[in-house]
Amino acid sequence: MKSRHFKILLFSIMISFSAYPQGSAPMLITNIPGRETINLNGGWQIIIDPYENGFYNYRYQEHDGGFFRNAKPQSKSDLIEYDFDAAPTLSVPGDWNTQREDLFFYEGTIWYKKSIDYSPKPNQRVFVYFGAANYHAIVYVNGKKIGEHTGGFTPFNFELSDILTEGDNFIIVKVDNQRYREGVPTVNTDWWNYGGLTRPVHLVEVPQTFIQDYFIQLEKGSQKTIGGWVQLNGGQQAQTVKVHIPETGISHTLRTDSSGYGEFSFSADLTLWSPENPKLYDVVVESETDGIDDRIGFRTIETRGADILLNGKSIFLRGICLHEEAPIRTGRAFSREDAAIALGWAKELNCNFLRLAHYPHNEAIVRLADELGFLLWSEIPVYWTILWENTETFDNAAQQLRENIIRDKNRASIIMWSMANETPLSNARLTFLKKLTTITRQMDPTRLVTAALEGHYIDDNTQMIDDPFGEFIDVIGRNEYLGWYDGLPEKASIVTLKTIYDKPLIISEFGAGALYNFHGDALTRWTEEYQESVYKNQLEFLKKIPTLRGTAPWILTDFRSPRRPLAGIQDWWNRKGLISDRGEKKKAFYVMQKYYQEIKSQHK
Ligand code: GCB
Repeated sequence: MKSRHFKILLFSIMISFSAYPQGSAPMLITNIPGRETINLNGGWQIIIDPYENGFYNYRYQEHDGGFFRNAKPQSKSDLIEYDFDAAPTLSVPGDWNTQREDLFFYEGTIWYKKSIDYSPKPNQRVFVYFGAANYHAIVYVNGKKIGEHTGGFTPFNFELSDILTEGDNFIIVKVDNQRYREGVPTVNTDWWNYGGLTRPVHLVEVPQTFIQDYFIQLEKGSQKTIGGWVQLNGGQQAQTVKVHIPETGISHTLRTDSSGYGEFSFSADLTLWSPENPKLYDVVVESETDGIDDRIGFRTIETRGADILLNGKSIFLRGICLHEEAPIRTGRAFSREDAAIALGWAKELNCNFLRLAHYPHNEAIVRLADELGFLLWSEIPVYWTILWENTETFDNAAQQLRENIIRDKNRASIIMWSMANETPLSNARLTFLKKLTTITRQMDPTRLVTAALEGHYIDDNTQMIDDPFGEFIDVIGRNEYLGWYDGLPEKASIVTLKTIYDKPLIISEFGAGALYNFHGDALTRWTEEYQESVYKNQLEFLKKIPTLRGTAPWILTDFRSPRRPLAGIQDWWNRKGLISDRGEKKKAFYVMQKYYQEIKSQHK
């Protein structure tokens, strides 16, 4: 009896949860492009500090006289062994590895400093917002620690309203890209550990009580009902808020409660967003004290059996994987221009879908995908051999997941959140991933959940996907390397794949390495011909998978990886790109382009 009461109580607590689990979500401001901002990009003075001398004293204790003080000699006899004003600069946004040759392999601390000439405005609050800093950042303003953040691919902000003063101020950030066994990702990854303030930095000015965040999407399964919530931040929590879509004439009013939170649901007759017609509406959220504009597309995404339904219609995801590697110039991509090149190539390949691997990419590419009509898979770096039993590791992964969802949940392009990539089976791993799935569904009930899983052979020619995590996700991602790590190219035309799940399956990776313009026969590794043969044989394999609803070969372009030292071929590049690091298309590009053209015509 007691346990029954407990279950009822637990259930009622669960249903009273809003879509936004308060308390556990970081205080993150969304839609930075839609706000008043002061750009802090450009040159920042830097001090390279491999021994963290600016943080620890000679007894290896944190000390008060660290570089964050930005101390200056007061007399000619004063001893101060650093000077930001005389130091070189690095560009922000930007990784440090590709800005200076001596930082190419650098993993450790660099101190960044920027002077800010600021005029506080009456009745305004001000925050500093970082698009991302890899991997751990400690932020100091005017010599005082403001906060810290862990995780290299998601945004964070700190309030500076009581800290910035009229005139000169300075901000110093200790950025450390050391890898940690308990980190997310952990020490072993197949991509470059680009360090630094890799994405834009802004001051964000908002009213005393401002619209911190909102969720405005079609409700799950409905093409005519927009639902969501608004979250205010500040002293005047209970307000009347209007959600306004001028083009449709809709203006819906709601009240926020004493915690600044208010939900809404209203009907709307909309042109739905799709890759063929990526229609975005101007959406205005207006409270009594603040107002913000966004551009939002409305679409539904669901599964039925093995089908993925976009706006109620079955689709096939003609995809490609992408690292956040800047096309041609190399280094971390961060801008709309970088995104435009990658998405341009994806269009040429006849794609309607991208897997943004293996971590949340910058906001610019997600917004451009909204405009150009790409569907996206967004992922957190729960990659390979994460420490499943470590609670700090879990909290870190969960925080990165929350930050990713908070930033991107109003983007129509994102149709699925991915929990993990190629993670080895164990009970601890299953518990970890299930918990991430629960958080995802609580925060965003409108999108699909996926993960890139592994399979195993049940006989010489039959692969099986029966990973128990498959039960908890909507779309099964499967990475396989038939013809590359698994046999020679022809093997793909012999092997078949089985799965116990009647769910949509995406081959979320397949591929082979080739050095652009290196030619030979189709059995010579690293030639374009070998890669082409892997792709041709793959197409035979794909035809035989009844639940296949998409493919995302590995990968659009060659990308830097410290695991790839083969001189003359790799030279620290993973060569599985369909396009080289210099933008040259390899033969396999055209195999995929033709395949996608055929699928496109069949689905018309
Ligand atoms: C994989 C990983 C990806 C690697 C790729 C490779 O399975 O998911 O991160 O880069 O294989 O090239 O080996």
